[in-house]
Amino acid sequence: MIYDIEYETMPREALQAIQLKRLQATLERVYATVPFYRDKFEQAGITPADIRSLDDLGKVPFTTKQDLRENYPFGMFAAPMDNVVRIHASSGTTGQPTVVGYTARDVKTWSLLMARSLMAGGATRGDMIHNAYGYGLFTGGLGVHYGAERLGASVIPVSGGNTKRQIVIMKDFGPTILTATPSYTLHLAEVADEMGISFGDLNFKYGIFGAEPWSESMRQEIERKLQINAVDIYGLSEVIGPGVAIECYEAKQGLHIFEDHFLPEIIDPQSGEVLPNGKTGELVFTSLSKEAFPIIRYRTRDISALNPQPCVCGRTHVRMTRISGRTDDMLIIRGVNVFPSQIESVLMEMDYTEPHYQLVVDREGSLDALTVKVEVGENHFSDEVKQLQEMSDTIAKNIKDYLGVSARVKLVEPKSIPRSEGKAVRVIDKRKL
Ligand code: DLL
Repeated sequence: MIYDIEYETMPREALQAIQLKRLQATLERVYATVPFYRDKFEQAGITPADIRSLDDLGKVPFTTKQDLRENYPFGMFAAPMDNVVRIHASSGTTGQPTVVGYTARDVKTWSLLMARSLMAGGATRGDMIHNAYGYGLFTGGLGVHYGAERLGASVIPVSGGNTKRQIVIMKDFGPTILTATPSYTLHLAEVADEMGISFGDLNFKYGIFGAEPWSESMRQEIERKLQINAVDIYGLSEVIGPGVAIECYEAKQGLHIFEDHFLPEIIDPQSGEVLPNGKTGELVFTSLSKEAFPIIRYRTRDISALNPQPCVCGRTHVRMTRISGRTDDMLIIRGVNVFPSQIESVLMEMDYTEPHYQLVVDREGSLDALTVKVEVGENHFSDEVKQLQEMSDTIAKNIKDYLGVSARVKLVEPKSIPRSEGKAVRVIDKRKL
């Protein structure tokens, strides 16, 4: 089902006309109100009037995370604080947090996009949504919450944590849709299991998971364990929060980007050159309707590709492939580039490992060393040392064969890797400590 049939199925020409109009208005807005953008445009020798077509966007300079840091906390706001009704911030695990703001109209737009997203992921008015994304400065909790209310579904604002209580609520209230990070979802499944409750006996039909990278094999694992249909939702605080793009449950083949509100580009992360559809590179977004925190050509560091092919669901909005990594989470191990998601895919193919792992990178002498810690299933942990050795050798061999990188594989006890209530920490890079 489609929430906003007119806009979500709009023919491309009409969509592009809206994009251009909104882009020009956004550029005018930031030029008039944000000194950072005015300076950038002046340095590039352009004014908003120079952008006469969507192709002209290439003339506009990029915005980076560093730019946002330098304007911390409110320097990028394009609306007076009197008109700002909400503030969120990114977690800031990689440095200073990024602070973003919303006017009342921005909150309305966001709610609309989240209502569209939830419906694309399988939710309808009649559903009850168990929302286990964290409420707070993180955009996940409140983003889903407002979208659910806009859709007319019932939302349980349970947030992350108190996991046992969550399971009791699931059992007693019978929610039909689960929203959470994929890693917390696996933890929920594990705790339910410990409490003797099977997800198969609960009422869930769909799960809408995102906020962190997860592989196709992880999806299959979640679908099997929870007996639900799992879709991928993408977004980032700087652009709006969740609700930038989502898979439709009908196809589950790429995430539709809400192009009437966000203009995507894929660039070569080294040269900054815009790449054609189908090519993999760094995602760049320009917001088209935001008031308090418009963002121009923002380099997300997320890696994806765009697919403009029509989709079986009827939506005309371009699809992005699932995020395969971030330009800054690529590990370079003795010269070989590898993304954590690639290692995840190898691990998930084994039937004796659990979907809980951590990658530890360290330096031994002048060389990088990668250790892959992965939990083995309960029924394998008691196996003989020789068998465990064979298992870890096989994983190491597969990692070498598929990814070309040598890794030390450590099979660890079930439940020994810390569980997350939000985004999982998959990589510990001791070289940076
Ligand atoms: O994670 C917004 C969100 C909340 C999305 C709930 C989906 C669901 P931030 O905390 O600002 O915002 O983190 C944004 O998380 O640049 C990606 O690197 C990563 N990310 C988000 N969704 C996905 C996804 C929220 N589906 C950063 N797959 C982004 C892979 C994702 N990575």
